[in-house]
Amino acid sequence: MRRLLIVSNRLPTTVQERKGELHLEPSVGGLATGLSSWYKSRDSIWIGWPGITGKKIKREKDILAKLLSENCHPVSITQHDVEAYYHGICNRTIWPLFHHFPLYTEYSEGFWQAYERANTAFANVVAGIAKPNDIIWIHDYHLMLLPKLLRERLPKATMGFFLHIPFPSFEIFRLLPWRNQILEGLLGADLVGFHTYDYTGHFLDSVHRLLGYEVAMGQVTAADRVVRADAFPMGINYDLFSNAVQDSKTHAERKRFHKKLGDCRVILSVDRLDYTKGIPQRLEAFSLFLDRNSKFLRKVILVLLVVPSRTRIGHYMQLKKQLDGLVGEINGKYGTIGWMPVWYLYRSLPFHSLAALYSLADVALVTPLRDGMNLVAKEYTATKMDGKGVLILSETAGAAQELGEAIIINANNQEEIVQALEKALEMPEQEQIERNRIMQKRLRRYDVVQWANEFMDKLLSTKKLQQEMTEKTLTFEMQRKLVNDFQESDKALLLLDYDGTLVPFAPKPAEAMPGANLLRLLEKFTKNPRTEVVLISGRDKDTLEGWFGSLDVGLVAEHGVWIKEKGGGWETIETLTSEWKEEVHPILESWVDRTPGSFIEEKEFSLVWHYRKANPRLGELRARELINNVSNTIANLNLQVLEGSKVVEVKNTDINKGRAASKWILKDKWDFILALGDDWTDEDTFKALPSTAWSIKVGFGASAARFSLSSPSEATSLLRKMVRAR
Ligand code: ADQ
Repeated sequence: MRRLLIVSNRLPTTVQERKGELHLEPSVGGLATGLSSWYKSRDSIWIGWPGITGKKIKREKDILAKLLSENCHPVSITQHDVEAYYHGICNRTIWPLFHHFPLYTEYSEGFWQAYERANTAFANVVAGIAKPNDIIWIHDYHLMLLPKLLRERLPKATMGFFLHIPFPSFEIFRLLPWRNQILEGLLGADLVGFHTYDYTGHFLDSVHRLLGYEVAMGQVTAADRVVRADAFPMGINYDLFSNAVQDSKTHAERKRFHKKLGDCRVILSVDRLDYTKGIPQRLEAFSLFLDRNSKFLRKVILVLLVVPSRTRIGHYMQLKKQLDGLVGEINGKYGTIGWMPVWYLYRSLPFHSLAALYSLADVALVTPLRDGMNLVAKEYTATKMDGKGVLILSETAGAAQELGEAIIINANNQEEIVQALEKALEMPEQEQIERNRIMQKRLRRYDVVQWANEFMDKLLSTKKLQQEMTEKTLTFEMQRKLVNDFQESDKALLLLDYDGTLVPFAPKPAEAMPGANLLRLLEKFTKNPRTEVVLISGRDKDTLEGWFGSLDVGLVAEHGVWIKEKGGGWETIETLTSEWKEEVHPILESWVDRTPGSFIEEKEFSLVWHYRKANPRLGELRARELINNVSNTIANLNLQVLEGSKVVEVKNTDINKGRAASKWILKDKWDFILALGDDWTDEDTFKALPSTAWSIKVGFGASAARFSLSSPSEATSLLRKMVRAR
């Protein structure tokens, strides 16, 4: 089995400082407890911040040795950076924004720089440990730059990333000043995982709209590689929780709680103190419930378990005050001697106490305003060995997508929460059991180990896909052979597409004009009488003439409508008509009106609707509609509708680049032919070539070309090597 490196902000073991002495303690949180047995069962190393500064750890050598003996490798972060990185950008910027709290979000360049430094510190440690065959699995929002930083150092690494919090919708994510860096950072991984399909969709949407990368079926075609994104709803260590119920320690705790709670029905609420968890709204709803249901007075208790968290941040301090006030209000208003409606615990509890509370609670009230997953809902369900107990769960927790048998509520709708509490407390036992059994079956099967295994399987299959896609890559060795063939040839023909092949796409077609370097490169080829260069483009002839007219090259415009031989004038391959344009133009105009950012390009014998600058989703939808509409209109004309890279083009049938290429191929006895192209229109050129020719697709994807290169810059660098050799 390949070695695994897990990288997360915190190690599963935390170093605590008490009275000047350092102690090791297990970290709390779903990832550490869930994965601890799984990661120990395989050859793996965990890399993370141990909770105190590097200086202190170095002083205490035996603590460091103990950490290393548990396969935990600490990352050292200075006290200053802990402030701006962990307490700053992580908890004051990314956390609120990603949970859809833009008004709580602080934007600070200083925070961002600390984020970059901390991610670099992690990259240094991981790169120092990683071996070529390792699998690297990075976790959570603290380390979103790390995949890219590592990819730069370990280009071949197998690397996955999992985000434990929600990924926000595009409209929210775009508010972040460093949004593109974060997306590029994440795309350094091979697989990016999220808890739900919705978060995956939000991420892909942002990648498409902000970086302009093609996205299809969860696959991103980034600059030089394919990256996958998918949903993997995190499970819990099911057996740990279900077995805990039988444990004597849990029994003892249960007894202790029973004494305190008497015969009251128990509603349980468990969270870290956080504004995303909707705790005040929950208390208000509970208050309303008591107001409406006098029959439950002295009969129910809300156990409000709140774990202290981020206590130095203003919003958390205010929230704490608000909770204290609300609990006091409710207890003051409804409480009697001997009965307090809210039993408020502000602390972390040992595992068996938590398990005891889960198992005795009649109802779990889990109503976050927004939550990546929420493991409490799953843990509660797992402890219900006899099947009795009701889960009330907010629809905005990732867990709601798997736990549909719970009573699902909108956390902002107090009426709904009140009704849910009434329903839960009156639900027949049989129904409770039926609902829980279905959820338990799912949670037992898709537990945390299954979750991790599925992520690993998908990561490895992504790597395989990447390998298949790069099999055609024109290696340096093959490039040498190509250059050599070219050098030795007597008559060489170069058939070169322009946009997307020699230059990258620009937002507007006119902006993609050739630079001086490219023109010089082409000119150098023309100086050699044994080489003929032909630019085969979809552009109109006037543009090509303007850009390349002064060079001694052949030109093909409008995908083969117009041809110009070296030193000759423009000619058409056959007589074509253009009256049809009067009928089609108004249709395209109405599409421009309804699709902001799109426009029409008119060529002599074709019309093109461009939507590269439109909203990508709208553009794609409108393109589909346009193709249907125009196809009907031109049914009996000698025309075709073709879809290109962010364009829909209407032109005469039988005209294609392959026909134009054939004209040149048949013209002479070439002993070297090279064709370079990037999109579907170039496929006709590739197909027209003799089998001995060198055909190269620029970019990924299926193609009739024999080889591929990843980008226009790689294509021009190959041409440069060729020109130097001649
Ligand atoms: P958290 O925000 O920490 O995690 P959650 O998923 O609910 O939220 O996990 C909390 C964990 O802490 C649970 O395992 C629970 O048992 C434990 N816990 C809660 N109260 C406790 C107490 N009083 N004493 C001791 N332990 C307590 C982030 C995301 C979540 C996502 C997880 C996992 O915010 O949305 O579900 O990661 O991906």
